[in-house]
Amino acid sequence: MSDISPGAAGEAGRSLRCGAFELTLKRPLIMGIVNLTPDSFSGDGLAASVRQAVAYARKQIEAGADLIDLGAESSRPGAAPTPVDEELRRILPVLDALAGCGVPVSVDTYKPEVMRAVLARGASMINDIRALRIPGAITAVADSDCAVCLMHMRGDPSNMQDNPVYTDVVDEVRSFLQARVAIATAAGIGADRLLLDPGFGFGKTLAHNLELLRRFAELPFAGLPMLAGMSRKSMLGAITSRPVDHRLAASLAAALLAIQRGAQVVRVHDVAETRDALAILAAVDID
Ligand code: YH5
Repeated sequence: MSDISPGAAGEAGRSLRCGAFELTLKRPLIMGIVNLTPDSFSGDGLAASVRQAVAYARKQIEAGADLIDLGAESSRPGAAPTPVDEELRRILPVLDALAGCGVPVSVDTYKPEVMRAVLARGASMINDIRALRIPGAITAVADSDCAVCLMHMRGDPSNMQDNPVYTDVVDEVRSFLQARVAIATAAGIGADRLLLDPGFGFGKTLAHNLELLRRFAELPFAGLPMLAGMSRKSMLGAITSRPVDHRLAASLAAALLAIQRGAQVVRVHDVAETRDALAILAAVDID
């Protein structure tokens, strides 16, 4: 079997172990983004922002999100890191309120202390933009049965957009992910818990992002599922000249293209609209 065949993903596992959940990979899944950074809320205090975030997450679930991704630290180029206690202060009340919401809750964090705390409080997935590279991250997730999303990032948010250079971006991203999978599985994290992500926008130029999307089908290996996160990102703004609030159409196009090239999960802000776009794809692509 050629390990770069578009059909490679999905041949091994048809589901993803995700804490108490088992997510099917027989159809594309929608991960709904719930942003818990302070600039996402009205500024009426913590209790109000928790209420707003929980209501927003419930709306995403009603609109058809297969899972929810809570993120409390900005990963914008140049953004300052959020202290652990502040990150937990933003995440834990929302996580608690979403217990029993019916879908797995993922937490977007690279900090081992945050991982341990959220896993003890019911998170089903760790979405790590640093792919478990911070010391202690591997052991923080190894003893649980959570899913783990391993994402590629060149550099870190403080320097990642400073002239990133690749010989072959697809080969380099794929090799990085392969090395991270080898380390994770050697530490006892079952392959059925892993989701991989090329990290659109993280240390990549527009040309790199486009090449990753164009050749997305070459990324999967060992049957592991792939996630694509392009929703509202600058790469879409660069093509359309639209500001961040006017990138819905571009985001839907990008999500559909990634799924057609083998992505099993799309991470999006606009769940209801993505659901409709996927319904058209499913109606045409009956297997
Ligand atoms: C991702 O791709 N991205 S946070 C800038 C935007 C819009 C959105 C300028 N966490 C990913 O979503 N986790 C983030 O407009 C992620 N994959 C995974 N696994 C950045 C983000 C964004 C940035």
